Amino acid sequence: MIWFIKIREAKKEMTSQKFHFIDLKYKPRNDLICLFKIQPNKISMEKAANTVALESSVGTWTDVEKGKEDYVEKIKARVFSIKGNYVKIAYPSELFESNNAPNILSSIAGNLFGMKAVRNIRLEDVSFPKQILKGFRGPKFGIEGIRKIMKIPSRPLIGTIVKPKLGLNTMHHAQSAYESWIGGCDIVKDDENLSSQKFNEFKERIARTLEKSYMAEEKTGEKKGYLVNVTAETNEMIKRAQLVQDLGGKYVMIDILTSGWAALQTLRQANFKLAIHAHRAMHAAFDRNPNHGISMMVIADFARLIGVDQLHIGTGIGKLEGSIKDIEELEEEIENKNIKAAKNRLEQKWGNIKSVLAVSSGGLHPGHIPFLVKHLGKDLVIQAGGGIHGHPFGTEAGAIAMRQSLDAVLKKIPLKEYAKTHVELEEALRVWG
Ligand code: CAP
Ligand code: MG
Repeated sequence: MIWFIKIREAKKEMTSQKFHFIDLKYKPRNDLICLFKIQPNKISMEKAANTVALESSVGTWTDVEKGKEDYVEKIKARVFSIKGNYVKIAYPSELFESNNAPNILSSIAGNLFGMKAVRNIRLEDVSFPKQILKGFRGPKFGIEGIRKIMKIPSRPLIGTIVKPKLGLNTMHHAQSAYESWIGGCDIVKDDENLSSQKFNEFKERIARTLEKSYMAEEKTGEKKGYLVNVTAETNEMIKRAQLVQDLGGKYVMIDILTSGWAALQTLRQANFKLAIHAHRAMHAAFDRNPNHGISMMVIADFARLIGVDQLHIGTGIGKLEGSIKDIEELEEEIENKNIKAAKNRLEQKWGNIKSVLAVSSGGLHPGHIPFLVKHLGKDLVIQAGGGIHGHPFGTEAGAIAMRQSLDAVLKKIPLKEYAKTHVELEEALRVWG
């Protein structure tokens, strides 16, 4: 009989501990909040949510001896909302080292993606409390700072990526950049996979290309930016950024995901007088599956928190996946000061963290500019690689056509109309529509 009572008591205790990490009355304060979309794997949503919260904070698959101490209990994660597949979890700030992005992600976006308890799980959004915002610098320049550097008070910036993306020698690379600038591009960037290959070594390339940018500034009377890709092993990356600064550059560019969050923090904390352009190569490995992985919103949030000045967010019309609605939401997330909650969004007050300038890129040409400005406004960098260098009259004409298209949009003249008196635009529309 005693034996039976003992088993019954043990079972009771197990059920009472089962959803130990769920507290639907909990009101988050200084907590980091995560919004997850969860598809449980043959268990209830409560159990799946509980498992996510424990695995991503103080728990593991079974109770451990010291796991019930009061001071541990106090900082556990709490599931405080379950609506359909959407689950909100609050993580007390004390769970994290306050200025360490990889550390935060190792908890909230770590083991949980591989747990058998979930068939699919997607981290849709995060919201940082003041305590965590304080640990990071955010953008050094942001939208206003970039507009000052470039002396472009209100219009969108026009940019290009030197193409072909790999293979060009240094001389042709610098020449292509020059033609783009004098044609009307404000910025020219290296492609994401160009670093210091034998055919186009870093030092030589930046010296030659920056020189051309100064020549183009003299010729056009406009400011010209060269976005130098410094993506490399971190010590080397810092040396390269230093060189860009020493040679009078305005920008560096980094592939934030292939380099990693620690590398981005290192670059930001080095505090160069250089704007940081963030390329997001590899993002679709995390965000393309709508049910599993990490959304671009979360990637954008961390990029803003750490402090990039410009970030690729997609186009809604070019060659790469992404609906315009998603891209509009991303732009709000990186440019607005306060973000309102929605079904798939969390509230965020960015406090002193500056706004990041959105970059639209990928399969763009002059014919796309009316759509982009209509949906994404003027605080935007519009970049075209193939859509400039593939112009039948050459790179300079391609850049001219982009600026003509932008002029037409700003003057509210239909492109077809404007093209009648602007031959480069006319030709671009003829080939690409
Ligand atoms: C664009 C691009 C950019 C993509 C990145 C490319 O070239 O240089 O890397 O825009 O995508 O390599 O594809 P094109 P996203 O203009 O010739 O297409 O901005 O979506 O991150
Ligand atoms: Mg590219």
